[in-house]
Amino acid sequence: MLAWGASDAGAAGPSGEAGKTSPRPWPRQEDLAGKKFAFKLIAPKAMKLSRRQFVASTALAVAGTTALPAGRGAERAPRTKTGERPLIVSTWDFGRAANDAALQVLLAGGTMLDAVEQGIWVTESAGNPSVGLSGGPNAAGVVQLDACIMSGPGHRAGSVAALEGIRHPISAARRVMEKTPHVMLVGEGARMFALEEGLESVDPHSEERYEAWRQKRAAAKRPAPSPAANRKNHDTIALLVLAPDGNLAGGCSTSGLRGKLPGRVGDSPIIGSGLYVDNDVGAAGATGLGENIMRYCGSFLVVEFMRRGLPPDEACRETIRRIAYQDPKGFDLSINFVALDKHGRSGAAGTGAGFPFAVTTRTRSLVLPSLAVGPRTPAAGGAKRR
Ligand code: SD4
Repeated sequence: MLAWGASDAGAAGPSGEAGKTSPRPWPRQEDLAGKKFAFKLIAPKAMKLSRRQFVASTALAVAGTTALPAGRGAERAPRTKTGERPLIVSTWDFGRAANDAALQVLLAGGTMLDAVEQGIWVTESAGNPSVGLSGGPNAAGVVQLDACIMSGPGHRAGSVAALEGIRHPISAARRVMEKTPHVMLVGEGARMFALEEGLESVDPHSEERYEAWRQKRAAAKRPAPSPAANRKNHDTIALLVLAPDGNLAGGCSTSGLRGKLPGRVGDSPIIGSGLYVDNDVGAAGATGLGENIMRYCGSFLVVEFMRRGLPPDEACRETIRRIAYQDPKGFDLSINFVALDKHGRSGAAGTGAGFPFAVTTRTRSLVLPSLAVGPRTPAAGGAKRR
């Protein structure tokens, strides 16, 4: 039986030479031949909590609505209570306000897609420097927005990219999903579609005024094109919902990397990269340097790890380790994932110091530290046979 965390000493990996220690001794395809997978498929009934998980979840339940310090991540971050519905999870500390809005939508009888859309509206309207029209401009000085939405039932998705001048790109993405036979619209086509749908634009009545706004933004101080990702230039919201009826949905919205080349699209609107929902298993979303997420279908990978039985935090961590194993940059990736599963568990992990994420249920709304994943963090609990 191959343990996923077991050292494959001396094996050559894509990011390490034979005999050298790679960030993650990830098994290669040939290593797996004839071996059984260490993870069980998720059983339809709720999984039992270990004593440690139970203690952590009880502590959180007792914490009520008090936010925990959201600074550095931890190798063992607290886990939230299993099984509560609805459950809403999102990236960063500002996600809590979005979660709270999403919860109100659900409590008022709204659908889970309404909850995703209206929750994300909060961040898109909040003057966030990386989400919505207040977001960071590209190298030409223009704000180009990316967003997507996904619904578990029917495995439906909609997405917009490099969208200019539309107040709520998440609404454009939802309309692509619900009103077109397509999944993704980009650039001017996406903008025209959003305007035809009556979505609020910079100036819904005047193309000239939109052009003036565009020129003004372009004339403003232009950021130097830089692929560097830090807290200042990436703050995407990915928001995931486990609805009261057990269905799943999620959305993601961003202005992308500040100073990006015009037309550059990141992971956020790409289904499987910035967001993925599988109604049988769970949902995942990403924030960070898109180029390091979209080359690995990061959110899809998180969901696949959950399918094999990992809890959400470990699924996020294993995804980062897997990417770091394969990527020439190792753990120097600036990537973060948030996830929830069908059983009502949630978690997150990020490179470096990790990142804060927000978890909301009927009884509490918390900002928690994610797991922090780096070369020195120990093998995942998921490496053990389960
Ligand atoms: C991107 N992933 O465009 C986005 C940026 C981001 O938090 O996540 N910011 O690469």
